[in-house]
Amino acid sequence: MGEKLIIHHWDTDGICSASILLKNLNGETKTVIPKIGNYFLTDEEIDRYLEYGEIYIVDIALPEDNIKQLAEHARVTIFDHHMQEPIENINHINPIAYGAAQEDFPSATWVLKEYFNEDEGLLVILGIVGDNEHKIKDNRRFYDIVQRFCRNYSIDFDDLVKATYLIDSNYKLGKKEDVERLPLIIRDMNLEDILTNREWNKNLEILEKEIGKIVNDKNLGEKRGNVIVVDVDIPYNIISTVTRRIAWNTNRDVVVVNRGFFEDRDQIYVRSSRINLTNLIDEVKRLGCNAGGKKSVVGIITSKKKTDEVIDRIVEFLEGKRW
Ligand SMILES: [Mn+2]
Repeated sequence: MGEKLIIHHWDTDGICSASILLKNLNGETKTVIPKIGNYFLTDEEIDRYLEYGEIYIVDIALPEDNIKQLAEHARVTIFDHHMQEPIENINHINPIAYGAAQEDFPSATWVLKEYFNEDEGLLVILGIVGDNEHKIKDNRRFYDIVQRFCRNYSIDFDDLVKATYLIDSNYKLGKKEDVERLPLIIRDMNLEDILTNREWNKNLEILEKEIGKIVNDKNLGEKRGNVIVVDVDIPYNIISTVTRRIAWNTNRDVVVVNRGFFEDRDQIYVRSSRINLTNLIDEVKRLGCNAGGKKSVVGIITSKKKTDEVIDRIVEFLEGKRW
């Protein structure tokens, strides 16, 4: 007992947030992620984590019953900016759960920056750029912050975006252990180190090829009313990137299904710039899915036998039908 554990999201924001937290904690701290693609912990994982006295959950909205199980044995603290109900009896540092606007917390790194009074350093900025990419330009306050950082360090905005792609290449190729080592490693890296990392650049080449194949395949998307539904079967975890690219290319609401990442379940990802998806999360949870997200994006994991039903419901939701 007494040892510390950080459970963090596998993307750039999650890694950089864990890294900032690591810097602010004393003593030995282990960093782990759930099985990539799982927005929950398995019973096996929970069993393994029962030995820790202090657990931090960073940039990932795990199900409430997971958190309560952990809290029976450990002091649990959450740092997050995803939508979640406030959770009692744990240290829940998530301004969004308490009513703050999503625009004011574009990354979990920003939540940690505020909490620990950190500078607007590379890790904080990478979290913001990782979660928002070029869309951060629509957020006046934070685009100013990012631009100021770029000016101060003579950095190109596009290089920041590239750096987040390189970091994210690890989880997209399913390299769980590499991701878990990153919070410790990235602390000592500057932007140049990230941009010139050989292995990550190789990762990115592989991924770009796969993503390009899907995004540029005009025959893949099926139009259902105003919604584009794309159905793929691939072993990579690139569903959020693919959804984002298609949405930005087409300016439409997009639903992407990947039937190839998990053996036993399917991934669904939804992105809308017109409709608040908050209620969709609860609706698909009621259908028995695992789901989480923000106002504009929702990630869903469903059993294979329910996939088609869930897609139908999502399309209905996006078309304005409520149940
Ligand atoms: Mn985030």
